[in-house]
Amino acid sequence: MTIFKLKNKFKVLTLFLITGYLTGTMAFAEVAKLTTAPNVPPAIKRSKAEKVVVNLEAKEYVGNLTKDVKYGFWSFGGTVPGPMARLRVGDSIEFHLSNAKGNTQPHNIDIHAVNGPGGGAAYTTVDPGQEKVFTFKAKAAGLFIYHCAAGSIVDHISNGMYGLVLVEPEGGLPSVDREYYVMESEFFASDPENGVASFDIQKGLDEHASHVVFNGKEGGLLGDNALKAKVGETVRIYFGNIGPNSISSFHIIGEIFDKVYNDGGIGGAIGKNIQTTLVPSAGATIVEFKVEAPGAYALVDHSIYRVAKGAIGHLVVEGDKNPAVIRQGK
Ligand SMILES: [Cu+2]
Repeated sequence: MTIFKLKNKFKVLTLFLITGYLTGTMAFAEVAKLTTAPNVPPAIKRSKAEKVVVNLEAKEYVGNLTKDVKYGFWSFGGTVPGPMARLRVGDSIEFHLSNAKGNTQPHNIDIHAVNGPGGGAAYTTVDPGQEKVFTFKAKAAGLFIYHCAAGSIVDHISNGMYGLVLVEPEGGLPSVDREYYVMESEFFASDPENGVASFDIQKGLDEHASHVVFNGKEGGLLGDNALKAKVGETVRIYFGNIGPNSISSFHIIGEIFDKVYNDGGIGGAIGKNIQTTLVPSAGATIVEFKVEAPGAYALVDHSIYRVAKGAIGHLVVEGDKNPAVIRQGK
């Protein structure tokens, strides 16, 4: 072999090594696709854990709590509840929290899927117009709440700063026909000032919610906002309850949950044939069921006086009647 050929071989080897090094160190980071309730991000197809970037912005805005009541919300992503993220166990998450310019408050994020100080809050308190980043490993599969924990916490949670993150197990969850994201929350609205209500701390301390709603407002799951399915389909609901005070007695009138992933943990006990499931303050659950007959099914907090405060939504099921399962008369 000539010296020339040896040199060439050395060059190829060097190039190969450099490329390999860069490929190994350059992060193949995917950016998480976030969805607004009641939509759920698509199931994760990859079979390996990855580095995933999540971008979220704290945003304060005025919106409708009911048809007639405007409220000064604090939020993640400009919606209440905040967007849903879908990750995989073992993923390394590079979490970017920005705080919109023009906001009045510092904000941060406590993600219940995190092991470590403040669930990330210790690393993310960020002033308006700034961004903070922290990285965590998703070690446990389940459905988790995230919320702001800045300041006294209570006003940040009561004003709307929360959402859900799903950490899928290896191999994912069984496939279903429909998936929805529903979140229950209490509000403690003051009398409006200049037409806009805000957080009344005395109502919070007294644990007297003025409103109890699904997906951020009265009617958040009614009319055009109702969930939909067809007879014979399987439905999975990712359900979170922020409280901030009360436990939810989550029930769907006319349905039985075929499966309940207890307290939102995946890989542990699964409840079967459950009518009503308790969801603690800042807790979550995953329920699955098959819809057997057409009609409107009401989602409620079966602490039933809360329906009068807004805790009702609809799942509208279309399709052929199913007299073998239910019919009028004999
Ligand atoms: Cu906040």
